[in-house]
Amino acid sequence: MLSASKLLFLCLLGIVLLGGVTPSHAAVRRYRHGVKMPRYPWSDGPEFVTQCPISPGMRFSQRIVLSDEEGTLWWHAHSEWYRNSVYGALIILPPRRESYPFPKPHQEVPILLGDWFNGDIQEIMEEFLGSGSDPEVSNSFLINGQPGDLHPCSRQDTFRLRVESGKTYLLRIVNAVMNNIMFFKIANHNVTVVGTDAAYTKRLTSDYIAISPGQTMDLLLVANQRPSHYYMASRAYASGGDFDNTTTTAIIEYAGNYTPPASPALPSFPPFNSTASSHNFTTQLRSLANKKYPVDVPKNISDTLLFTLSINLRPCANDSCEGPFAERLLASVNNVTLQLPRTDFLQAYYRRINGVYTTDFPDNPAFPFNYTQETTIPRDLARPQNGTSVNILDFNATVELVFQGTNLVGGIDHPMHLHGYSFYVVGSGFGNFNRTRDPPNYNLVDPPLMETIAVPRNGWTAIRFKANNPGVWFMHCHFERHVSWGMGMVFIVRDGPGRDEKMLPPPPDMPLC
Ligand SMILES: *[C@@H]1O[C@H](CO)[C@@H](O)[C@H](O)[C@H]1NC(C)=O
Ligand SMILES: *[C@@H]1O[C@H](CO)[C@@H](O)[C@H](O)[C@H]1NC(C)=O
Ligand SMILES: *[C@@H]1O[C@H](CO)[C@@H](O)[C@H](O)[C@H]1NC(C)=O
Ligand SMILES: *[C@@H]1O[C@H](CO)[C@@H](O)[C@H](O)[C@H]1NC(C)=O
Ligand SMILES: *[C@@H]1O[C@H](CO)[C@@H](O)[C@H](O)[C@H]1NC(C)=O
Ligand SMILES: *[C@@H]1O[C@H](CO)[C@@H](O)[C@H](O)[C@H]1NC(C)=O
Ligand SMILES: *[C@@H]1O[C@H](CO)[C@@H](O)[C@H](O)[C@H]1NC(C)=O
Ligand SMILES: *[C@@H]1O[C@H](CO)[C@@H](O)[C@H](O)[C@H]1NC(C)=O
Ligand SMILES: *[C@@H]1O[C@H](CO)[C@@H](O)[C@H](O)[C@H]1NC(C)=O
Ligand SMILES: *[C@@H]1O[C@H](CO)[C@@H](O)[C@H](O)[C@H]1NC(C)=O
Ligand SMILES: *[C@@H]1O[C@H](CO)[C@@H](O)[C@H](O)[C@H]1NC(C)=O
Ligand SMILES: [Cu+2]
Repeated sequence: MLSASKLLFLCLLGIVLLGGVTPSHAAVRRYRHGVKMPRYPWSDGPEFVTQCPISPGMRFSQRIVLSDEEGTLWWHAHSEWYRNSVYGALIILPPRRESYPFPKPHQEVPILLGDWFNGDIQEIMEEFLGSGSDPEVSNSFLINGQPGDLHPCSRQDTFRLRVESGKTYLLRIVNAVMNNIMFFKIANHNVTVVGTDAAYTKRLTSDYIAISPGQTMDLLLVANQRPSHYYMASRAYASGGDFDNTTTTAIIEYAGNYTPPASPALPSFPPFNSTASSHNFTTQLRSLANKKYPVDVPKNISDTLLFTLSINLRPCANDSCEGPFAERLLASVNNVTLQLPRTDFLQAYYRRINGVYTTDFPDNPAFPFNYTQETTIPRDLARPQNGTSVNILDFNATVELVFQGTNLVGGIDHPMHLHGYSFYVVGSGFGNFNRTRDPPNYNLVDPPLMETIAVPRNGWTAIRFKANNPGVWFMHCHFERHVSWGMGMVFIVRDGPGRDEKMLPPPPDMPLC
């Protein structure tokens, strides 16, 4: 557990060290996932959105600006598919002399869920982008870097957590997996969620969790079972298509004198395709919403947005692609598939460079249709348009954004992540969002404050936030293949009139494109 200044030092050290792990042909950017960086998008990270890639041998000191975050976040590379191996936890403690809004745990344990590909991740990325098909799936998932006992390769290195009977442990879970929402479960034990995305939640006791890529979750585990060995395990939730169906494990080992079982108990999981299990769990999260941790959900909305999230197809010359119907798979937000510019959006905005992006990213779908229709939707609708466009918000705008999943090509969940902000998740459901029927059921009392939210398959999710952080902020699906296919967009939040309401100037060492 580190103070902010030590963390900053470690991160700076990390940048220097990273030079050593970066393949020589590669350039990376790093992103502190979930740190809001008030008025300072300059070290936010995503390539060609807020900065140019850091070339090999180059040095760029990223400044982390913490504000109201408290709990677990993480950092990762935000360039191509490098985040597969370049990531770590970032833990923010309560201010000195203050305590957690839950009993002090005996020990705190970061649990990083990741995935392992037998191939070179960069080649896998280039291959699927070239062929137009789905990417290869991972070969295993990882807990703290290890696939666990169900894989023959490294049983001796399986992560082990020693616990003492009666004590409470705080597990800080990070889902750094590339392409899957994950179920996580501990045999014979319940867990109690106390926070997500560096904001505290009301206690939620459950025998499993569902966690999106990008999301973090803080769980209390009480060692209250018969002393033995138990598996904690994780496997995918997948609503369709090809996926990695393996299970990664780690071991909870009780201290004491007993004969451990030859094989620890393995938890039983919800079915892989149980959208209900994923969605039920997620919709039970609630903010603490008390005097010390109040909610401040916007009630008087100035900007009402509805963004469709779609998988798309585009024909290839001579039917040469390997996606469905020999076409190329793409993805879009409001039918716009994002084309990254060669000069980053932030630089172009700050220096008023014309011709890099347009400002016409639509507030609503241009062509409403039955988004979640189960019967075949005409393929013409599945052709997206290219765009390098931004949606501009005034400073202090109060925004309601409804994400609407579509069944174009195939419905699937989308873990949506917004940079620069936390947002309140005020509602969600299946089918098409209905502006008459649904808003009266919003939770404006204790909605969870999050940074990544899984929009359910063929359903919708409504979020609210106040645009009080001026800058250029990326919003994207956290499934890596979807963002590679173009499922992302950019908000520009204008400066306000006040001195503290303007974006700060760039540091002197911003990388050049
Ligand atoms: C887990 O929680 C459920 C529901 O609250 C309860 O019925 C069950 O006994 C608990 N199990 C353990 C092992 O604590
Ligand atoms: C995983 O998929 C493989 C190949 O499709 C299949 O043989 C195997 O039974 C599946 N395993 C589980 C646990 O579903
Ligand atoms: C999940 O898969 C099972 C077996 O493959 C199938 O019977 C069931 O209908 C599927 N459920 C959903 C919700 O798709
Ligand atoms: C999800 O929640 C609904 C309503 O609370 C319940 O009827 C259903 O059984 C739950 N499904 C699962 C898989 O937990
Ligand atoms: C709601 O916001 C508008 C500006 O968007 C403002 O004119 C109006 O006074 C506000 N109403 C309330 C009740 O705060
Ligand atoms: C498509 O096929 C034509 C005729 O066989 C060929 O001349 C052309 O080069 C092909 N184009 C691509 C992109 O493969
Ligand atoms: C939209 O599609 C859903 C699912 O196929 C269907 O139940 C519903 O009736 C359709 N709505 C309209 C207005 O056609
Ligand atoms: C998306 O835009 C393309 C190009 O303008 C159009 O052909 C297609 O029908 C649009 N699809 C939707 C769902 O609006
Ligand atoms: C979209 O952009 C890609 C390059 O990123 C280009 O190959 C393609 O022709 C463009 N398609 C349309 C419909 O504009
Ligand atoms: C923005 O909102 C803050 C907090 O409500 C307020 O103090 C500030 O005056 C507002 N600024 C503008 C320009 O609306
Ligand atoms: C939206 O909901 C209202 C109220 O329940 C209902 O009257 C209306 O038909 C719904 N609209 C659509 C397009 O389903
Ligand atoms: Cu997605």
